[in-house]
Formats: sequence, structure tokens, C-alpha cells
Amino acid sequence: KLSEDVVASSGSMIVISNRLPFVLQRNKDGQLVRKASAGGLVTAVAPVVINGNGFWVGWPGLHLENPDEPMPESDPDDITPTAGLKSNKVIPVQIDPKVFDSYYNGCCNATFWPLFHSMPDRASFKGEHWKNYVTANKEFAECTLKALRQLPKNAADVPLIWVHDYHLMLAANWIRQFSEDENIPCKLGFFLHIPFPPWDIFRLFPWSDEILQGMLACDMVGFHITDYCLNFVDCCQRNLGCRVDRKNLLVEHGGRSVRVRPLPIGIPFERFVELAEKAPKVISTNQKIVLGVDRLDYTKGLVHRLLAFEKLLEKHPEHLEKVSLLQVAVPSRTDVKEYQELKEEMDQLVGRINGRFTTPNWSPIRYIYGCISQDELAAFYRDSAVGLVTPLRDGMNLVAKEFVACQINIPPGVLIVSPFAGAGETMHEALICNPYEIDDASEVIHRALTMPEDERILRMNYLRRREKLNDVNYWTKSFLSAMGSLQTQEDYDDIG
Ligand code: ADQ
Repeated sequence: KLSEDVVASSGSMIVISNRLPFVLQRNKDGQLVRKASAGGLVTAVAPVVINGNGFWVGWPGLHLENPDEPMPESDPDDITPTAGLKSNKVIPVQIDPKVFDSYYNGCCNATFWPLFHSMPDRASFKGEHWKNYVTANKEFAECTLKALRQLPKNAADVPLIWVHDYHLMLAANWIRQFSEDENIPCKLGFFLHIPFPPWDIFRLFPWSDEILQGMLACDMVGFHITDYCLNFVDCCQRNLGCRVDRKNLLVEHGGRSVRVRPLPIGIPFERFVELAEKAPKVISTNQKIVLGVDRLDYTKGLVHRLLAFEKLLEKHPEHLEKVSLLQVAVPSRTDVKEYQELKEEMDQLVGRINGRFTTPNWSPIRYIYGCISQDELAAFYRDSAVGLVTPLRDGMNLVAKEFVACQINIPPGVLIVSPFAGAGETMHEALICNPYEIDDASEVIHRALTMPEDERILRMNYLRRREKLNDVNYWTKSFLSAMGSLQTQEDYDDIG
């Protein structure tokens, strides 16, 4: 839980994200109902919004025929933190379905997602999608202004607007303009959940200057790790000719100095520990499990991972019938062709490898394509010998962190991470594995499977200690503090 002093001292906040912190659905009577979301980010941020009497602006998950249809209250059984978010504190953004599809599936998922993950060959650049991205961002900004106007004017409590992710890189531009025109002061902060690419990739986007200008409309721009901050600063200098300070991570723009900060996200650590303590055993086998959990996405390196596991069985036959790979793949963006093709490829590869090695008592790969419950997920994390987190590129990767939180058995298992995930930068005691080098990756898995107990304990202890300290509440606090929106003890001392 975010400590009460943090929640109480952080003032009013408006969060703006592509999706609201719950999903809106129609029940069988056609009434709108909320379906709660239990994500770590929502859990950490919602109390700050609620306590400061702020707002959440986002797309509700469906298109409303009547834009004035009132938002539903939360379900009485809902115990998630968003339950306290009253309907009048939620601003659902309504965008024409065609515009939304082009903005979301076109510009966000088919352009920014691959480009920012440094996979430009997968990116499509269409003027039409960009136009709709601009329109959608403007709509989000207007809804945010509606929220801003409703907040009481109080010079001592300048509202904080927190813009999330690659869907909304332009919104701050108009929010700043509106707030200046209407003389409603606010502080603007942005956080990008995916990597920020190097300049030679970023500049491939034909409208890259506009993106930078949109982000620089904020007072502070946050990324997971310092590398992404430096990429951003570099792009500002080279694209826009801004004066920059690399050491202190500052960019001068429009007569203002914009702070750029690494703010590595964490997980609700204690929640995962509790889940792991309570979850019943679901893996009934004496075999060692190597676990992968990912959205089915080409950035996650799933094909490379299966090939590395196949190589392991080839080179180290002592693992045959003793080790299996449990891969959970969550369906994602299933209406996009590239994702459908990836699903086909995975199905075939799993079939081929299983066909090659399966014996009457054992199959090398168990493949679950679907969502699993949090309990089951925690049990998988807890009872696996190896957590295999090998994306080709990933902003942070929360699975690596959830795995270590759930490793409560003694002796624990081993985490393997890719250096191309933000988590690979910060989780120093994990084994590092380059997913592109299949041979080497198979050796790293072998090393994890044969690691002595005392080394496993030592590494896992350090990993768990760090994630416990730097959990998602710590991340929220760091954001507020980077925005100067947190009354610290020193502030109180100063006032005193
Ligand atoms: P994602 O790309 O979605 O997030 P990740 O950080 O791994 O990737 O988060 C996935 C989440 O989905 C985890 O919390 C996990 O528990 C959950 N999940 C996975 N499989 C599941 C299943 N089968 N059933 C239920 N839940 C499942 C983006 C960026 C990341 C960044 C995060 C947060 O791409 O790099 O870490 O945002 O900033």
C-alpha cells in the first residue's frame, strides 16, 4: 500500500491513459457495468487520484452510442482500489470508431510499437494513421481539460497531470496550451512504458519532430532506464536542435527546462508474495520446469526461446525426461496479421519440437495459449526451477519481477533475463542471456538448471530484496517526487 503520508501529501492528480483503469461492458440488460482491473500500476496510482479528488481520463473499452450516458459506479463486491473512483471522477474519451481503429491499431500498434522496439522493418508509416493519432490525442487532451476545469482553484495545490505511454505522446501539447489560455495552472508529467529508441531508428518516423515537441510540453518526462533517457535527450538535440545537459538529463525547449528521469517501474511485491503463499500446487510433476510467461508478441522472443530449448535438449540429453518448458502465451492484438502469423509459427514449432523429443511419459514443451488466473500464475512462478525472460526488446518486463517475488521456496530457482529488457539493466544477479544467440542461450539455461544451491540462494536473495524495496509504490512515489509534487520530510523541515 502506498504509505498514507504519500497519498495525503500528493495533492490533486489527473491520470490520462489510453484505457481507463477498468473495462466498461454491457450486462445482459444492456446496462453499463465496470469490470475491475487488478494491474499493479492501477493499484498504485488509483489511491493518489482518489485521495486528491482527481480524475482518470481514458478510453472505456467500448464505443458509447450516446456520449452523455452516465458512467456506472463500481460493483459493491469490487475490492480493488479503483472501486473508490466515483463515476463523476472518470472521464470516458469517446472517439469515432474508425478514427480510433486507425489511431490504435494503425499508429500505436503497427507503427510506434515496432519502431520503439527497434524493429523498423515491422513498422508501417501511413499519413492517414498519423492524422488519426493527432485527432485522438486532441480528444484526450480536451477531455483532460474538462477535468482540469472542474478542480477547485487553489494556488497551493497546482494539479498534476500524468500522461501515460506511447498512445498519448502529443496530448500534453494541447493541455499546456489550454491551461495557459484559460489561466488554469497545472504540472505535466509523462511516462513511457516501452523503450525509447536511438536516434537513427527514431528519425525513421516521418513526423518525429512533432512527437518530441509533444513530450517536451511536459515538465518532466520519465522512462524506465537511463539508456532510454539518453536516447530521448539525443533525439531532442539532433532533431530539434535543443540545448541539452546530458549529465543532469535536462532539455531546453520553449524557454523551459524539461527534466528527463529514469524511473524503473516495480510490481506490487507483497501482493505476489501473498499469492505465492496461498496458491495451491498446480504443477504435479517431479520434472524441473523452465517457465516463460508473455503476451504473444514478436518483441518477446518466443520463437528464439523455443529454439534455444530445443538446442538444450540436443546438446544436453541428460535433461531429457527431467526438464520441461512451460510456456504461457497470452493472446494479444489478435486482429493484427503479424500476431496471427506469430501464433501459427509458435503452434508449428511447439508441434515440431514435441514431435521430435516426446516419450510415452514426457513432453518437452507444455504450451498454454490463454489467460490464467493470478493464483495459477503465482503457483507457476513459485514452483518453477528457471524463469526464462528473453525478450528481443522490452521496456522493463514485469514477469521477471513477479517471478522473483514468488520464489519463496528454499532453495529457490534461477532467473534468466535478456540484456535487451529494462529488467536486464536493473536485476544484476540474474543470469544474462542474449536471445539472438541460440547456442549460448541454451548454455545459459543449462547453467541455470545445474547451478549449486548456495549460489541460487544468494542471487535470489539479492534480487528479491531489491524488488521488495523498489516496488510499484516506490515507483509512484519517485514519479511524484520527480514532479515536485510530494511533500518530503525536508520540505516540512524547510517550512518549519
Ligand atoms: P507488457 O508488454 O504487457 O507491458 P510485461 O511487463 O511483461 O509486458 O507485463 C505483462 C503483465 O501481464 C504482467 O504483469 C503479467 O503478470 C501479466 N500476465 C502475463 N501473462 C498472463 C496470463 N496468462 N494471465 C494473466 N496475466 C498475465 C508494457 C511494457 C513492459 C513494461 C510494462 C510496464 O512492454 O516492458 O514492463 O508495460 O511498464
